[in-house]
Order: sequence, then structure tokens, then C-alpha cells
Amino acid sequence: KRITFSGIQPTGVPHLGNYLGAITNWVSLQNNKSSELVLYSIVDLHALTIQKDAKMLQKSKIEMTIILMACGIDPKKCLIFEQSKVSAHSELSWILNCITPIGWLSRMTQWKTKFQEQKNIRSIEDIDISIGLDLGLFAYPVLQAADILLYKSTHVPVGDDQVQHLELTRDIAEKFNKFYKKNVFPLPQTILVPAKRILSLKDPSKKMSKSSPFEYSRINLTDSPEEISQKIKRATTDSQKGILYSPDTRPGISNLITIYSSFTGLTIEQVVNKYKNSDSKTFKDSVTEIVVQYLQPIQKEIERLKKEEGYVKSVLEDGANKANEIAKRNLEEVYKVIGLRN
Ligand code: AQP
Repeated sequence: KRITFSGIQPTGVPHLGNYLGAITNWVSLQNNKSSELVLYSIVDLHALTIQKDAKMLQKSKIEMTIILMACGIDPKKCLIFEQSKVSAHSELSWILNCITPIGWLSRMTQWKTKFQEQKNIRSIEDIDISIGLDLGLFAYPVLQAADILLYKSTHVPVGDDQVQHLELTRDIAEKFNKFYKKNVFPLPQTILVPAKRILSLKDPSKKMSKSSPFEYSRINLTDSPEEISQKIKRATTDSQKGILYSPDTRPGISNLITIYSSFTGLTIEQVVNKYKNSDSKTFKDSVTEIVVQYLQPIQKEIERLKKEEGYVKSVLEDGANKANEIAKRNLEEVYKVIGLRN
């Protein structure tokens, strides 16, 4: 039985990283005939670790659903729902908290990067958790494990930044199964796409991120052609001649090559061959052209769906009802296994 689960936080407008690293994969997986169940969640409980503005959260949720649907997520093929509408996520998370050693969580790198950004800390080595690390930000990988395991998911499409959390999920599942001597949870597989990680346009040592305070570091799926052009023009590259793919020595230009290759379907080699003698300005103009062209139909569909808010809300409601049915059943099994509610 193949069950696919993934989530995205309503912390702002999705960017090219979310799109190329996760959403494109979501679209192709919903069409996979061998998948019995496909669930995509707007993980609003996770968003609370970063975004605490109630109005913004409310707005982002609908916006995110509209954008996902405009990108090709089809409610006839999968369930789209808000995480907080299925309370079993929080309940299972608590149960898993009780078997997750703090040491496992301290090894995770995502909360460190996010905390570092929140507090403007220069280097990860300088992190001091006593200066206001919220428990939620530290423990969110356990909630993520609960999201996945709640549906007994077998396949999880995510970007490269989440690979470590998927390993943790498998460790937690294995520990639970062993401790309670019952194979309740399958060990879920990570599904990555070739464009695993899209980097920040401003600082290519970091990933492109919704919550970065620097608007110029990312291209949002709703950006106008002018905004896209300005952002790509200002993207950090180096002063070396020619276009060459070398993520370690030329991360900025290599990131643009990855973006160009992903949107055209050309391989990295084909892109490099095409532009090897060009200067970075010419190449940046071509990247802009491709991105603008690619996003145009998606943006048109976003505009159309914005006028159908009632329908979008009904999609979320239907998704939550169906997700709740499955979640309640599986959670009941977990409660029985651990000796509660018997
Ligand atoms: N830069 C990226 N390249 C490739 N994949 C990415 N993902 C995120 N950034 C990149 C993938 O997008 C999915 C949804 O991400 P998320 O909303 O759950 O949160 P995130 O991973 O923390 O992404 P952001 O954009 O950085 O959000 P904020 O800033 O709100 O935390 C995931 O599958 C992720 O791997």
C-alpha cells in the first residue's frame, strides 16, 4: 500500500525553491496510479514556530491553497487540508515526544538555521538556546514525524532541507514499533527531485526561504515580470568569466543554472554548453525570460481562483473531513497499543 504525504507551511507565498523542490513532485505523485492515498497538508501548526501574526496566518492559508491548486494540485486526486483541522496531529505528536530523546533533536540543523535567522546570530557555533529558543521550534520535527506517521505514510516528497527530518521520522517510527512490539508504523521513504535545493539569490550559502527577511533573496510564484527581472539582475554571482556549473566555487551562477535547467527541461550540461561563452548579464536575461514565461499560466490561474474563494474553502473542508476519518482510526490504534483508552 502506497500512501503519500507532504506539507507546506502557510508562512508566505511559495517561492521557486518550494516549487522546484517540492510542489512539482507533489503534482507528479498525485498522478501515480500505485498511490492509494495522497495527502497534502497546509501545516499551519508548524507555521506557528515562525509566524505568529493571526491575520497573516489566516490570509496565507487560503492563498497557499489557491497557489497549490494553480500549480496543478488537483483535489480530485488528493486531499488538501489544514493541519490544525485534524487534531490527531497534535495528539500523536505528544505521544511521539515521549519516546524522542532530546539528543536526537539537538542534532537537527533546520531549527538552528531558523533560530540563527530569528535572533540574527552570526554563526551556528554561537547559538545559545538560553536566549529565547521556543520549545516549538526545537521540537517541530516530532510534529512532522506525527504528520507523516499518522496516515501510515510510505512516501514523502520533500526538498533536500527536510531529508534529516525524514531520517528522524524513521528513527522515531522504528523506536515506537520496537518498544511496543508491534509494527504500527511503516518506515517512510524520502522522495527527492533533481532540483533538491534552490539557493537564496542574495546569499547562495543559504537555501531560498519564505521567512528570510530579504525579499530579494527569493522569487515568489506571484512576482510580476518586473520583480523577477530585478531580483535576477541583483542576484549574487561572481566576477569570473563564462557560465560554469560548480556549486562549491560558483554557487550563485550554479543556482541560476539549476533554475534554468529545471524550467526548460534541459540538462545542466546542455545549459552550460549553450551559455558557456556568455557573460552573466546575458545569462541572467535568459533566466528571467524563462521564469517569467513559465510562471505566466500559473499566475493567470491564481487570479481566476482568487475569485472562487468559496470553492477553495470547500476543498479544504472536504480534505479535512476525509483526513480526519483516517487519522482518527489510526490514532485509536496507537492509543490501544500504548495502553490508553482501552
Ligand atoms: N530552497 C528550497 N529548495 C528546495 N526545496 C525547498 N523547500 C523549501 N525551501 C526549499 C521545500 O518546500 C517544502 C515546503 O517547505 P515549508 O513551507 O514546509 O518550509 P521550509 O522547508 O522551512 O521552507 P521555507 O520556504 O524556508 O519556509 P519558512 O521560511 O517558512 O520556514 C518542503 O518540502 C521543503 O523541503
